Amino acid sequence: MAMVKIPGGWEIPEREATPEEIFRSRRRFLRDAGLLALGAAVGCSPPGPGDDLPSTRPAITGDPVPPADLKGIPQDVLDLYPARRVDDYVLDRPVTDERVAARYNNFYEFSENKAEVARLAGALTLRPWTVEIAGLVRSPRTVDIDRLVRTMGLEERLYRHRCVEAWAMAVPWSGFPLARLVEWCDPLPSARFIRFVSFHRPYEAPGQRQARYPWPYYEALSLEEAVHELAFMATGIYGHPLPAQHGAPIRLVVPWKYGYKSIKSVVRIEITAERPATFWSDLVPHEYDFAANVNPRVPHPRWSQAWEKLIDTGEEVPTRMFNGYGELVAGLYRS
Ligand SMILES: Nc1nc2c(c(=O)[nH]1)N[C@H]1C(S)=C(S)[C@@H](COP(=O)(O)O)O[C@H]1N2
Ligand SMILES: [Mo]
Repeated sequence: MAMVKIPGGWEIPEREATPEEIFRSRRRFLRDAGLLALGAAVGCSPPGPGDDLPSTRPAITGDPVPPADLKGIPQDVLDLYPARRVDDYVLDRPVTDERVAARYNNFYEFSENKAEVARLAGALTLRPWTVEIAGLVRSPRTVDIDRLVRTMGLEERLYRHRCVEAWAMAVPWSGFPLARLVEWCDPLPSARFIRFVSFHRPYEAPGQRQARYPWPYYEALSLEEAVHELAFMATGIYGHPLPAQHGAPIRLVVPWKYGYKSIKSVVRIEITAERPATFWSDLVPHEYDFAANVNPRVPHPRWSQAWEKLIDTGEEVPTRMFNGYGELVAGLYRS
């Protein structure tokens, strides 16, 4: 892949969240043809991660977002929030209104309808929660999430997020670099990839009672991508622990890739020698590739990727190569 220089992309300081703006009604795009195409690909008609861009922006109510379910989180872990913000990662756009981000979620385990994920994800039991570390590591182990957080420490970073469906947000994540976790795992010399698996609890997650998806959700990165400074494990958002709908208690965040790589609610991390299969690539290989690097010049088979829509204001802005992180990640893809 060509190296991309985005001059000045990192010098623009963060602005404050925009005031609520006037609603602009928007044409509906990506619809029927899309559903048909995916149906043909998988033999039935599930929506892909890209089928329901709203014609209207999500409603912003006056209610504050209810605090994340804190039951069972030890006080010394709660005390880590809000984490100190690391200033290396600045945004070129306002932080997304939290009330919108928390009500507009892709989490197919709960629903294909973004607006009802938050309510349904409340059924996910968040403690006790362990993360299993397996595969090509010197000491495989299973670690309690709160012990892991204390071991890794927390920092806050402002990242853009770009879904393959052409919507985007910008949020403060709390968490730690994935590189720190990889180092702690102590991979063997044969290690080349890292694989992540989400929980599998059909009794809590209605979407997992649908047989058309190969549950549990699974994703992967090359080890080189995993130890890149931008790859992040998030346990919090907006200065507090993650609410379930954002992938509590721990999720991956890979800001230069389409959102489907950023797997939520991880229970298992495995180091492998071969490239692992991934959930959306298995379902619809010609639409969702393994790399999933944000690229405005490569359209999705069913829609353009040249523009993206900010979920709180409805504003449409040009998509940037590698989601604006081109200078930082170019080294990964130079060949
Ligand atoms: N386990 C799991 N992880 C997931 C998904 C999912 O359906 N299940 N959806 C992905 C997609 S397509 C996106 S865009 C982001 C959305 O994250 P957010 O709801 O916190 O904005 O989560 C990703 N991680
Ligand atoms: Mo997405």
